[in-house]
Amino acid sequence: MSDPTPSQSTTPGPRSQAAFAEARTVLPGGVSSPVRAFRAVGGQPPVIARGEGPYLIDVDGRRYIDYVCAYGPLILGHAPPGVVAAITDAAAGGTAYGAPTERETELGRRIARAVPSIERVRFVSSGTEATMTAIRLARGITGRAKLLKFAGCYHGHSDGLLAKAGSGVATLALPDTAGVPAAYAAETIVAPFNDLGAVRAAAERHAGDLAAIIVEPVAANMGVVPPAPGFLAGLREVASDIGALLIFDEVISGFRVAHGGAQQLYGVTPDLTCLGKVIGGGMPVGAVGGPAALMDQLAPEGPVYQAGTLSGNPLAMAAGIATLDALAAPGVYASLEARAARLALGLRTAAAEAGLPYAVSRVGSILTGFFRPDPPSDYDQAAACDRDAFGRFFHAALAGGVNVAPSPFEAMFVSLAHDDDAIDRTIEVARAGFAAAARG
Ligand code: KE4
Repeated sequence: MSDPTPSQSTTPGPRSQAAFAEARTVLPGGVSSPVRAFRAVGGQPPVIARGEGPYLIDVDGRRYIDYVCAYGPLILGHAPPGVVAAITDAAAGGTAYGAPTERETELGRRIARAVPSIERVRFVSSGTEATMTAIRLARGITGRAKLLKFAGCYHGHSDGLLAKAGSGVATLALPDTAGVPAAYAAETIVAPFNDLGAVRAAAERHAGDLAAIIVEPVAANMGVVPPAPGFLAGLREVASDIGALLIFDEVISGFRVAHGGAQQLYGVTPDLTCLGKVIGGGMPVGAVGGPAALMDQLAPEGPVYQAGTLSGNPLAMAAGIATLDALAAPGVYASLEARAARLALGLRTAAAEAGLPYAVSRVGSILTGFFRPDPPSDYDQAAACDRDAFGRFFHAALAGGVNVAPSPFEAMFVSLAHDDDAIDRTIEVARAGFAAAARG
């Protein structure tokens, strides 16, 4: 595999520019999801033609070592042969049936085997649907309305979750976007991540009306921020004390930070688990899982309605089965850990050589480098990082052939395809990135 094209301009190639201009004539912002539009860093995104292992190749033939990995699903890298073959094989039999298939049971079994708290799984087509379903299930089971979430944690774009903290700590939330009525947001309480005191205060104030606490057990949407010691166990205790359900949104951390997810890594068991990304191997999949007593409250077994035309899609199930089977092999997570640790050390060393305040926060094979002296423990601290320095780093890295997410609040995803050569090349390119960041 050849190296990424060296000394690239941050201006996309001519074909990318033309393709993106064309995209903007029919897609709002030229994208299907906002973060891809480079608004946080400026400039235009390269338009991608294909992926290979740790690489993306754009329509101008430029190669990038990729740490976006589709924002998490591609833990095996791009176009892993086993996953491609599984999808191809499934597609030969059709693309969807709207009827039960054995593949859904097969993937459900693999998830239940890996995550002991999950006895039943309901498949959906995105992480947003997974968290939306889990919250509706919690409200249906408890008969309560309110939800507690954490500032900086992202759980998809359903109305009640696009809420930002109101005035004061852990108060009723306000809409965080146009289009969400204040009444919807008011059912959500937003507390600072890693702040158990705020959670206990909110639980006291809303005990009788709190249906669920939802958390990313490893926050990865404010950049990677691990739970403080005792934080998750504290959430477990509070939720149990007030009869609310504890929902772990493991859409990123599931099958990523350990085969059994963050609940295995930290030894805390939620009532419901939301999954996505890795379990679909890059195909559209989300899932909600939990004990039968809770999950069987979902239609058609129970009173909580939920549905989806393409839920359990055979191609997506095939991709998920192939991915989880590859991840079940001995030594996989140790290998992911070693690759990510090599990258983190190299980034820290290069940033120190550039004399930059830079803190790497890593859990397993996800990491974020914050342009600030020490790793943040909540959103306010993460938001205080030097975003301009990140922007200069981002563009210099892209020019050097390294693709990270165009936002300081995303993770870098390391896959099994990121070998030592790719990582060492990344660190070399990062030196130019840090030099650019320092020039600011
Ligand atoms: P989707 O609906 O995008 O499949 O999943 C929503 C979601 C739920 N929970 C967590 C913890 C998530 O990180 C996400 C989505 N993650 C973002 C990236 N941080 C997806 C990228 C995008 O929005 O384009």
